[in-house]
Amino acid sequence: MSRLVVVSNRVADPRKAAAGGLAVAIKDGLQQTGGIWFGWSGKTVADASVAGSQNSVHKQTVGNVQLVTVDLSQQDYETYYLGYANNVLWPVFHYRLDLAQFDVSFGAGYRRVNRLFAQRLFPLLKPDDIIWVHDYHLIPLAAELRAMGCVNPIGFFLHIPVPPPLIMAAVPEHEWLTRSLFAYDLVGLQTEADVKHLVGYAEAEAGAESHQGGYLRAFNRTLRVGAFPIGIDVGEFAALADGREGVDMFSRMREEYSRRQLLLGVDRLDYSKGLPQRIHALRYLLEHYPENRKRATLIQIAAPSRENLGAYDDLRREMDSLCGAINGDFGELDWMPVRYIHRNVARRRLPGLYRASQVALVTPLRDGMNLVSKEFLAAQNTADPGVLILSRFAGGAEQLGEALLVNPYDTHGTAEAIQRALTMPLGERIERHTALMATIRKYDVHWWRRAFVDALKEAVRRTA
Ligand code: ADQ
Repeated sequence: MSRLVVVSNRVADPRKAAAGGLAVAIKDGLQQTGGIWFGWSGKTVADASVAGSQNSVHKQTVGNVQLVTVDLSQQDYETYYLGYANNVLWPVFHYRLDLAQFDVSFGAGYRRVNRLFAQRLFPLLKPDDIIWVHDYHLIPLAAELRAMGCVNPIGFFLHIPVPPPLIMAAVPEHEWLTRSLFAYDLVGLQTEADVKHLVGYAEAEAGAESHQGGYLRAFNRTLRVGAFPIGIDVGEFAALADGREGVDMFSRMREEYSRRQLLLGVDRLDYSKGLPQRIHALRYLLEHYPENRKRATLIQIAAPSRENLGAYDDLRREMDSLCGAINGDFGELDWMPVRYIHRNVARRRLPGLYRASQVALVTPLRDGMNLVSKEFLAAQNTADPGVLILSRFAGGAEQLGEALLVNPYDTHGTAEAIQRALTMPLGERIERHTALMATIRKYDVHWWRRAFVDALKEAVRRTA
């Protein structure tokens, strides 16, 4: 059986509980066939001659899986990771051209690190390995591997959205990026909307020809493009909800908020997540539906993220000020509208928090999928479930039509949806939750991995 080789910017140690559903799914896939998980170690070394050299490659064997990581130089970290990945591709792919910084040194660092990854990975490959590359950090990796003579099947999964063609075309290196994509055999995206954008872009900008079954032909290569919406491990998450820390968190929250209704937001502090808009909607709710004063509280957990980038600093200040203002304007001695927590919550405790909440606010301005929405559903008590309010601009909206879908830019509409969620009768809550659970169970993270790997094999067979 072919081994699986997974490449991603960071490698999670699958033995650690904090690793999360994606790491678990990848670990399962790797363990079935044996294989390698390759990526950046997360460390930078000051001496550029050591960074990336064989001396900075770390190998660790866990059963039949090898975890292989490489250190980067400080300059590569700044240009490849902070620069091109997080200051160019992340904002542009989330439709935020205004936040992108097109600095030529970023593109050069991005190429350098992708080439370095290919150089360190190529000698470890066996002829029938199947290679699965993850996310926007590594778009040109297959092209670098092909240039070294690699003929293995290589698939790419993009966890973030694809923007409409003209936004994509604003990236100065867009032609090179597209050509690089055609070195893969399969490109997997989160949604059908993303597929439409990528196909439209490839046809318009790269003269690609579309063929039946999601195949595109350009640059003398055939590429299959398809939607593979990522899921969660529903069983694992429900089990976490019943675990000691999950139950403890649930009872503490229920006790603390016994006379209140809890709204919950759990996000990384990122401008794509629509956090300020969420606070505006809550303010509107309190102004126009005053019965919620002294009754509804929003707990907003915002995990620190990419703090060394300016846009994230600005967002932090904006959130501090919005939360301070709403609490100052509406708060009482015994009630505050928002509890804003700029910290991570331990993964084992999260399900308890989800279960204690009547409403989840998952209202990104743009999001690849958004796993918090699925985790919230999986953690609910099926006999008395909470309500999911989901942005129509989250990838998950394509699958989760029984959630209350909102446009997060529409303050009034979002506030109306919150009011509806807070007053929704039990029967309707159960009906919606049952339908949503059927979807997330069917399309869980194991389905996602199998569907992607099977489609990769099929794409290689079809184009051989
Ligand atoms: P993210 O942008 O990180 O991921 P998301 O899918 O919502 O977004 O979250 C990933 C994980 O982080 C979830 O398991 C969640 O529980 C956890 N998490 C988020 N905030 C947290 C907090 N404050 N404390 C503790 N844990 C927290 C990218 C894309 C998404 C896509 C995923 C997977 O941006 O669109 O869904 O990859 O493909």
